Amino acid sequence: MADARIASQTPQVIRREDYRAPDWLVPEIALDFDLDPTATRVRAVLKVERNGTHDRALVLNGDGLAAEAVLVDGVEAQGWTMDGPDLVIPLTGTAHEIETVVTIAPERNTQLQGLYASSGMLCTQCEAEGFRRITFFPDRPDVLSRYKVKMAGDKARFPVLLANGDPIAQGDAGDGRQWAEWHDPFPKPSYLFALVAGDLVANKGQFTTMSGRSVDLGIWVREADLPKTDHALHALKLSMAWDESVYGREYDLDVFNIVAVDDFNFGAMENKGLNVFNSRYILADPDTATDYDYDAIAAVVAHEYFHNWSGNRVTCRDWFQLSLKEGFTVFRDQSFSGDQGSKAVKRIEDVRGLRASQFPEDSGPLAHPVRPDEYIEISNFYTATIYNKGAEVIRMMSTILGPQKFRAATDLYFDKFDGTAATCEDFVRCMEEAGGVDLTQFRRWYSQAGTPRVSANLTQEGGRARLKLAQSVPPTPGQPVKEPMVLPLKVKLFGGITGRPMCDEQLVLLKDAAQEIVFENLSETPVLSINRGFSAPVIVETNRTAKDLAFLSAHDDDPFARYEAMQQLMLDTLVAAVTSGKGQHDAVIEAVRNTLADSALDKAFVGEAVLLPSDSFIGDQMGVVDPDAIFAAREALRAELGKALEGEWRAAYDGAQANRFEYSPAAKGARRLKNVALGYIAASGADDAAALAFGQFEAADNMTDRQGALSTLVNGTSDRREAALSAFYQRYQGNALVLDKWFQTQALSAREDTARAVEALASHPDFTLANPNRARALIGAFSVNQRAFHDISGRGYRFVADQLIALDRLNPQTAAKLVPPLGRWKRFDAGRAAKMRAELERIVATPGLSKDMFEQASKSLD
Ligand code: 0A1
Ligand code: ZN
Repeated sequence: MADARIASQTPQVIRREDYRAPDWLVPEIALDFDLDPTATRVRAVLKVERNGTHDRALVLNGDGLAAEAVLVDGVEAQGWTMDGPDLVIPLTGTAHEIETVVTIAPERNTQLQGLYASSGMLCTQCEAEGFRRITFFPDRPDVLSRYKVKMAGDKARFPVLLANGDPIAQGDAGDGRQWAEWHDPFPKPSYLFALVAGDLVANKGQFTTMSGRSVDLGIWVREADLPKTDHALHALKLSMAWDESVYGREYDLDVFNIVAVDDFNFGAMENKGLNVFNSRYILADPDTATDYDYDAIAAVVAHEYFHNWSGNRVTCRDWFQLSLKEGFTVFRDQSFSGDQGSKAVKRIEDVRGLRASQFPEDSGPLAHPVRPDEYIEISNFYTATIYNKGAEVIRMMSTILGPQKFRAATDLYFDKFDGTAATCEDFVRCMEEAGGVDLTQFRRWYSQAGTPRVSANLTQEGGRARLKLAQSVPPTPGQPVKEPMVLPLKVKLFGGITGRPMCDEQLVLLKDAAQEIVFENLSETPVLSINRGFSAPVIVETNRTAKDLAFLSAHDDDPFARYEAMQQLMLDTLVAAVTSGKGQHDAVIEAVRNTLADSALDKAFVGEAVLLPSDSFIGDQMGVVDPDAIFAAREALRAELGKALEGEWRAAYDGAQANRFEYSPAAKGARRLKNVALGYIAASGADDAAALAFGQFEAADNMTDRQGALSTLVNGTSDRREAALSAFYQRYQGNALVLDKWFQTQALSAREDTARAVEALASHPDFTLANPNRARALIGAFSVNQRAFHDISGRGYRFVADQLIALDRLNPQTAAKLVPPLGRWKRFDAGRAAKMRAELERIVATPGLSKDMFEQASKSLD
């Protein structure tokens, strides 16, 4: 099958301002699949209607398809042509019936878009533009159709046949084959189409909706995986109930199915009534999944389920509006997860993720607004900016409106746009209308890229304090000059002596380039707590001293602000150490000691608060990133914290030992703190650290403890390292998801020889680029390992580029996602920068490069 490769021509740029309503609508489509892994025949019958008065032909998108038959109103069509990959049919009337037949080869589909084979089953992935690899169709999100799907296939190979909507009929097709028919009563865009055929079994459940309708739930997996599906099913029920109680949104079909597949480019997909998941976001049991995996499964199950309203019932007009569904749905899944355990810890995790992935994107060559203006390949825009910054934008609107008005605004949005393809502008208008606010200036969050920077200086004269705020947004590609943003900053002052709050929390809306706030009648020196709860996704610079930050880390009454103060203190200390070559660690040690001593704190919170900022986050603060100096400074502080607080770490470790595995917030928190403490004990250089880690590795009754111990050993040089790696491999051989962890843990190792080790792992018999999870586990993890990837020799860059060039031939989407670490070259010293650039140039010059890779790599050169 041909694919989206660019060959010799320069790829076309798609622009938001060029949007035009579709020329033809397709209110109904009937699909008939004759399933076969090598040759699947697809017959499509489309009812088409001319949209408005024009004489333009019907253009049906295709990608690598050859029309075997084209009929108009039942008669073989004359005059149809191909325009590149697309089928063009001139039509005379206002409504017609179009029939096409094509044959596709799922088994040869290594891109994993369209209909493809994975571990013996057939499944689809259509977002964003995969449907055109299945049949000719106006493959754009503003063409909504009612789907009827009939499929037939070999009974033994494909005993289960699933599609969107409700099952209507099934029967025997003779010759060992059977057929099934599904109808989806809700008009939907083609990107939400799905079909699955395979030898699957279901963990079945039931949910009664708020109006008393019964919904059959099914989590479909291979029989051997059935015991690992309870957590996902439970999360699905919780999500359904949560969306009813928090957003008033009820499920609308009689069945809701989820299928787990092993080969998947992203996390999961919200196809109407038939979600398809990367199996890593479904399968869990204590022996194979970490607490992180359990949490991620619940979050992704919730995310995809919530799309039923934010995405499916109300979809996107065009792909520039992607954040309309993704930003909102991430905001919804984050709120859901916060409600299941500790809101504060969830917020800390989300902000950590934003800083790790979105902030670097916003300051690099691929920076783009939450609502982009142009793209070459839309798959490249499923980014942290669209998803996570998009979620922050929704969060800020909910903060500005307050909970009641925000709910009224989302009700209005769902009511008004149900069954339609909407825009970000439509959403903001609902916020304005129901919230009674003017968001004219706030809209810049959709159009301006770059992370705003805020400086906040508090000065005191007698009983009066002045808070001077100033903001700026750095230039980004195509946007050299920025206008001021609306920044909702939650602010509070604490008495520096008594620790008492000196005012209620205030919501300051910083709208101008500079603004001043005065606090009167202060009885003691105030300490500033700002951007509490991370109320705006910005970088804040303050004139707070190490003493102020240590004070807040112990006394602030907002747990996020407490965490943030500690992080800032650590960051200031580490940046000073990197620049001066020597560290002043006392303030950090004292602050960590106090946090560990505070028995009122949740252990999960403590585990987060005492973690040092990552190498890459430290690098983000520097003019020129020096990965070796950062690594050395961070390791020195870790070692000192380990030694100075060895007794505390051991006490925390012992105190967090649980008896038997339990998946509860308290038990998870205990495991988190325990593994962080183990890391510090090892960092202290204690003689028994490797033995302690190995003991934990062997005795663990859950993957969190086993992998935590393995990571500690893998970072070190003890001979128990090899023993643990090989025991882990033996135990989990054959379990792909756990072998991913084996590869990933080694790729993330802090050891000096990691680049060499990872090169060797790429030739391991279990390594393959054909499976996206495996490729990401080794290549993706390695390229975020600041020490190893940036090895001064440049071998890390060369290795990653080689792998990406090879991966691009199989799976452009997954390859292109792994380009950004190479694109950070401008942030490094001239030697490294030149080597990174050279690899990007080599990628761009590769014959037959996909447009996915071309866009990512060529933009990264600018
Ligand atoms: N809409 C999905 C993400 C997704 C996007 C593209 C995919 O294939 C190219 C697959 C999934 C979500 O937000 O979960
Ligand atoms: Zn999504």
